[in-house]
Amino acid sequence: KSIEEKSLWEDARAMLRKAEQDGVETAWDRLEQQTPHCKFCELGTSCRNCVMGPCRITAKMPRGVCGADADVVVARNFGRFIAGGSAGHSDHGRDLIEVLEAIVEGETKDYQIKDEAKLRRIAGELGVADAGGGALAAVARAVMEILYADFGSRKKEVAFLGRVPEKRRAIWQSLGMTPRGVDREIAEMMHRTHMGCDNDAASTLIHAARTALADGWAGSMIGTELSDVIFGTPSPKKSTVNLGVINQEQVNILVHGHNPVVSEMIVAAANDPEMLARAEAAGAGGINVAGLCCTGNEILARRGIPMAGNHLMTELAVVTGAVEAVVVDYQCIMPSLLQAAGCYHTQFITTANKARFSGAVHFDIKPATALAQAKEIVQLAIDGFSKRDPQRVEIPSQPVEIMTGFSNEAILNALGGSLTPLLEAIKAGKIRGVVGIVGCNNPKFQQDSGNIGLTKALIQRDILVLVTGCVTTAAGKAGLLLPQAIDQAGPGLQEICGALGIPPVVHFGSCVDNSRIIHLCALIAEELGVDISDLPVAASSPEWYSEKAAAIGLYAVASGIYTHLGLPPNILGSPAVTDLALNGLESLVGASFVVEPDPDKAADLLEARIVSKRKALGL
Ligand code: BF8
Repeated sequence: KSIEEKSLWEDARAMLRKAEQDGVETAWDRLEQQTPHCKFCELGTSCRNCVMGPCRITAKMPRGVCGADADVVVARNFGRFIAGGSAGHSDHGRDLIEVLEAIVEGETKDYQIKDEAKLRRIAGELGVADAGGGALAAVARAVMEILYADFGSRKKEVAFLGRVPEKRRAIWQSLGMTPRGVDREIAEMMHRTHMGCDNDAASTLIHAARTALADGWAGSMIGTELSDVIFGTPSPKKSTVNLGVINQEQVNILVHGHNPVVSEMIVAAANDPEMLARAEAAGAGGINVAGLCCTGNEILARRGIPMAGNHLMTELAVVTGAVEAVVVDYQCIMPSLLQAAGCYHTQFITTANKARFSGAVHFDIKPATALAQAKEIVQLAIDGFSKRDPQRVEIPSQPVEIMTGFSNEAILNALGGSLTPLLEAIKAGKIRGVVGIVGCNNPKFQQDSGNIGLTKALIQRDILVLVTGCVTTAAGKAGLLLPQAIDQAGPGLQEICGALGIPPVVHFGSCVDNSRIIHLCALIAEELGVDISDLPVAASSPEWYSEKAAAIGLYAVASGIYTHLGLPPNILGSPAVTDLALNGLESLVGASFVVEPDPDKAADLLEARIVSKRKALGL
C-alpha cells in the first residue's frame, strides 16, 4: 500500500514518511507481514478450546475431534469474542465503582463527587430511599452497593433495566436474553463454550447477545454514569484535534487508554502550579496534556483537553519525536508503542496492574495516592524534556477546532428541557433519522475513509450523526464537529442544527458512552410509546477491529438497533451463524447486522432502513 492508501490524513501521512526514515515499524507494516491471514481463523472455523485439537473444520474434515461442526465452532469462538469485549467495558465500569467506594470510605481526597445532582437522580432511579434529601455519603454508598451487585450472581436482572422500554424487556424475557449480572453472563459464556456444553449455535448466540446486553445496559452504563458523577457530566465546549495539538515548546504528555480515573489525575497534576514552575525551570513553555483514543474522549468531553489522535495515530504521535511521555491505562494500547517510544526519548508509563507492558515504567495507581503518583509521572515527563532531540522533531498539521461535550443531559438542556423539539424535528422529516457511528480504525481500511465517507453521506441526507470512540477524532479532523459543518448537511439538518447552534455530527464521548446513545434511544421510544426497534435510528462501525466493538454492535442489535459493520466478524465459516446475524436476528430482536465495506453503499442501506421505519411509524 502507498502511504496515501494507508490514511486519509496529512498528519498521518507525514508521520508515516518520518516513521520510514526513523526506522519505526507501524501497524500497517505488521499487517503486510501478517497478510494473507489464516483462512480458518478468518472464517472462525479453527478451534483451540481443548488439547484433543486444535482442529480446523473443512468440507473434508467437517467435525473437530470432539465432534463439533462448523456452526458450533464458529458460535463458540464468536461467543468468547463477545465475552472478551463485554469484560473489557465492564471491568472498566467496576473500576469506577471502586473509586466511588474509596470516596465513600474517605480513603481518597483526590477524587470527589462532582455531579451530586446526577448521583441523586441515579439513586432515585435505582430505588434508594431518600435519594434526593439523604446525606450524600449514604446515598453514594447505597448506589455503590446496588451497582456492585450488578456484577454478581444473585440478581434477576441488571439495575438499569428500568431504562429499557417495556416492549423491549418483554422481547428479552421471551428469548431468555434479559441480562442478569455482568460477571455471571461472561462466566456463563466461558462455561457454555467449554467442550461438551452449548452445542447449538443459535443458543450460544442468544447468550452472546445476553452477555453483550450486560455490557451495554450495565458494565458500560455504569462506567459512563459514575464517570459523570465523579468527574462531571459533559457539557458543550470547544477544543482541538489532530497531531498539531502536540506543542513544540511544551512538555508533551499523551494519555492513552480508556478510564478517566488515570487521565483526569494526569490533567490535575499537569495543572498544578508547582509542576508548571518545574516545567518552566526545565526550559519548557508549559505542560501540554493531550489525549489518544477513548481516555482522550473522556477528558475531551469533560475538560476540553485536545485530542492528538485515534487508534492508528497512537504510534504516529510518538513518531513526532516531541512526546515526553505516553501514559496508559488499558485497552487498545498497541504493545508496539513501547518499541516506538524506545526509538525516541519518550517514556512509556503504565498505570494499571491488569495492563502491564514488559519494559515500561510502571505505577500502580491507587485512589488514595492517585494525585501524588500522577505528579511523579508528570515529573518524569518534565525530566525527559531536556532529552528531546530537536533535530528529530516534526509536528505536522495545524490543529482543527471542534465542538464537544454532548451528553443526554446536555442535549436535553439544548432542547430546553424536553425531547419534544427533537421528536417534532424527526416527525417533520427535518431530521429524518439518527445514526450512531462508532468504533475504531483498522489498517485493513484506508484510515478513516469509511468513518468520514459514511458520516458525510448521512448528514447530506438529513440524518443526524452521533459519534463516539475513535470516529470522534476522524469527524473532528474533517471539520465535521463544528456548527459551520451544517454547510455539508441537508436542508433539514441545516435548519435544526443551525437553530440549536450545534454541529450536524455530535460527539457523545468514549466507547463506554455508547450507553448514552442506547439510553437516548430508550428515552425517545418511551416518549413515543414504541419499541427501540420501531425508531428511525441505526448504528454503524465502519472500521471496527476490537472485541469491544463487536460487543457494542451486538448489544445495539439486541436492543433493536439495525447495525452496519464495515467488515464481518470471523463467522463466515458457518452459514447458520452468518444467516442468524444478517437475517435471523431480525425476527427475534427486530434488528440485525449488515456488512458493507463501501461507505456510500452503507449510507444507502442505513437510509433505506430509516425510511422503512419512518413509514411504519406513519411519518
Ligand atoms: O474503546 S473505538 S480502537 S479506543 S475499541 Fe479502541 Fe475502537 Fe478506538 Fe476506545 Ni472503542
